[in-house]
Amino acid sequence: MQNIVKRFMTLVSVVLGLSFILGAFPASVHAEDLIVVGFSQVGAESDWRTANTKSMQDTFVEANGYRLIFDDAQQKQENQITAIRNFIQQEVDYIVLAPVTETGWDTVLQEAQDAAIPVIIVDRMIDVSDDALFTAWVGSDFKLEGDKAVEWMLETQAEELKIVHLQGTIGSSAQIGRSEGLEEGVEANEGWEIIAQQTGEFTQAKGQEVMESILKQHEEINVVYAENDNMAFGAIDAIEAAGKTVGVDGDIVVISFDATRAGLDATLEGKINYNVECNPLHGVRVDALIQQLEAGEEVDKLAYVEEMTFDATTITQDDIDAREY
Ligand code: GYE
Repeated sequence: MQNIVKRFMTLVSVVLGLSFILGAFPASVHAEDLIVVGFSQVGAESDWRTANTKSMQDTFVEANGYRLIFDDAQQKQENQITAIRNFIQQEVDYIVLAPVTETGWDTVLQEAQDAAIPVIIVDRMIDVSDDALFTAWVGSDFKLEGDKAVEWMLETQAEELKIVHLQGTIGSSAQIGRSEGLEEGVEANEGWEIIAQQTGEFTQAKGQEVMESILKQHEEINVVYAENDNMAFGAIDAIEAAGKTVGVDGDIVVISFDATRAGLDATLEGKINYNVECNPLHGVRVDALIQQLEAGEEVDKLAYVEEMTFDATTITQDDIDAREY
């Protein structure tokens, strides 16, 4: 009888042991099932960037079948190159790159291609010798954004414009496109003049610092064309500190880009006259691309995001409340 009990107990422990192993097994397979994404982010220079990072981090989570390796390059290309090399070494499934500037990517992307890792570019564009070095790009038409601002200036402003041009990070697509738009506008309109042109590196602090020094050299400014909201905030602070007023009925018209929530608040307040939207919510778009690739489908090489504009004289609180970022 004792023997039977013993045998029974052994059987029970074997069954328990087996079910434990089997129970654990699907969990480990599941972990390996995750799609590993290495994302090299530019930095944290602006509200737009913060919203973009959040969009990626919210999307590439385990619940959606991903493991995200995130790297913040602090606005330095060399850091992005190091990050990409680390991703290659870790054998990630996809590399997602938000490039700081357009050029300088050929070598490292060739390394990714040699390792057979698909590269998806988000936000700014890259300029490479062979477009086969990346699988797909999703972002904004920055030249169109600049054109929209110029069109608004043509429709609403006087013919004599003395413009301060605060540029973004030199060599980034967002800077190149928005600057090109303005420069073409100035060339086509005799009364328009860029009296100062300098980079504020897309940050509020640099925007303010640059604007302070420009204000000391120029009395005649009537427009500030700031290539993002954060530089516009910095410029507004500098202008007000210098005893001048901005925006609707102010001394200096302010044009901005991004239309982040804070940017739209300043637009509703009438401090930013015109704000051209740039949509940072690329997480879901990159997810959709990866899912298509996983299913063996072809993806569009280039995908442009549709964007709106906001005028201080027509924007409403509802526009701001509807904003996701
Ligand atoms: O406009 C700016 C950010 O590349 C579109 O980068 C992006 C730009 C955005 O720092 O705020």
